Amino acid sequence: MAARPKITVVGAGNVGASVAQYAVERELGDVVLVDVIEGMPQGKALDLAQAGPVHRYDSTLTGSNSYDDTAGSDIVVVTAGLARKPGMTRDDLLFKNAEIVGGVVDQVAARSKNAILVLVTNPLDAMVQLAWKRSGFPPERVVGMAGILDSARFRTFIARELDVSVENVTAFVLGGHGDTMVPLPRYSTVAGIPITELLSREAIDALVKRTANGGAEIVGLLKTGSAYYAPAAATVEMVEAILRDKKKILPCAAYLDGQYGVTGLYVGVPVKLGRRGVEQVIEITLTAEEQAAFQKSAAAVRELVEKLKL
Ligand code: TXD
Repeated sequence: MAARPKITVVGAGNVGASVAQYAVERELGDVVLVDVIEGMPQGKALDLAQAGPVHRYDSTLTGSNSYDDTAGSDIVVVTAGLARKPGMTRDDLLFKNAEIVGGVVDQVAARSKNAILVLVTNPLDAMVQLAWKRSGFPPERVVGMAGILDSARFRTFIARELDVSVENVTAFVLGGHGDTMVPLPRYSTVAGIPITELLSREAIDALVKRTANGGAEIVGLLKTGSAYYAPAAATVEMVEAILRDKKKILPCAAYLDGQYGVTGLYVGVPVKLGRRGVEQVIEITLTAEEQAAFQKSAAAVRELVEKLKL
């Protein structure tokens, strides 16, 4: 066995390169960056390797255009695909990214049969369902990143509103990534105190609205692409929880087999992430209103997945 875990990141664009950076800065393992653009992953990998002496990491970085370099990976992060431009919804990316992600998954699954796949490409919930089907992997080894990002955005806005440390703020979100995500204010806390005790309903609604629109807000500012620092940080939290077997409870897109009344579908729920991947789906009791919002979100995900005819 290799001395350090092997982490493959497919798509060396904005999110992929930042995932590689954060992963080596934490010395989570050796990183292989793959992209279709010739020279680009090689250049970024070399550049990041040269930051190692300054930032003090020994992880090796390899850039490649060939999947042969990914063989035997412990974890494969898939960020390959198109990102949103102003005016586009995540769903506009569906067919193009399905083609890209399907091809990527075929290549990586054939060479890393025991890997855990972490999907990032949008529309996230549909892409993770596709990756699960195409890989033939058990559902616990295919998982999607979205909820950590959505809750990190919510936490940022709560901390700013109350002028407290982000470290004191936890937030709970359920459902698909995007407009139908379901934040749960009564489980979102500041130093253990539910925000429903600290903020008015109107103030919470405004923060929730800004969170659900959080991706579009950044796309509107950047104009040439979408957010990547926070998405990469959220992805690396998952990589760390898995490789270090932390058994951390995190909101992720996970396969539901009856939990929350949903069967056969990937949707965002709290899970326990460890070395075996999704080790448990955590089921909490929802109010009637929350349950209705969750069902609506799951229905929106299912509608998109059905368009793919998997
Ligand atoms: O919350 C979330 N899940 C997300 C998702 C948060 C942020 C970004 N999210 C999505 O990730 C976004 O909507 C995109 O679908 C992906 C990647 O976003 P990124 O901002 O990194 O896009 P870039 O910079 O365009 O990078 C994509 C790279 C680019 O270098 C392409 O050349 C490459 O993907 N690409 C491929 N690599 C390998 N193989 C194939 N077939 C391929 N096609 C494109």
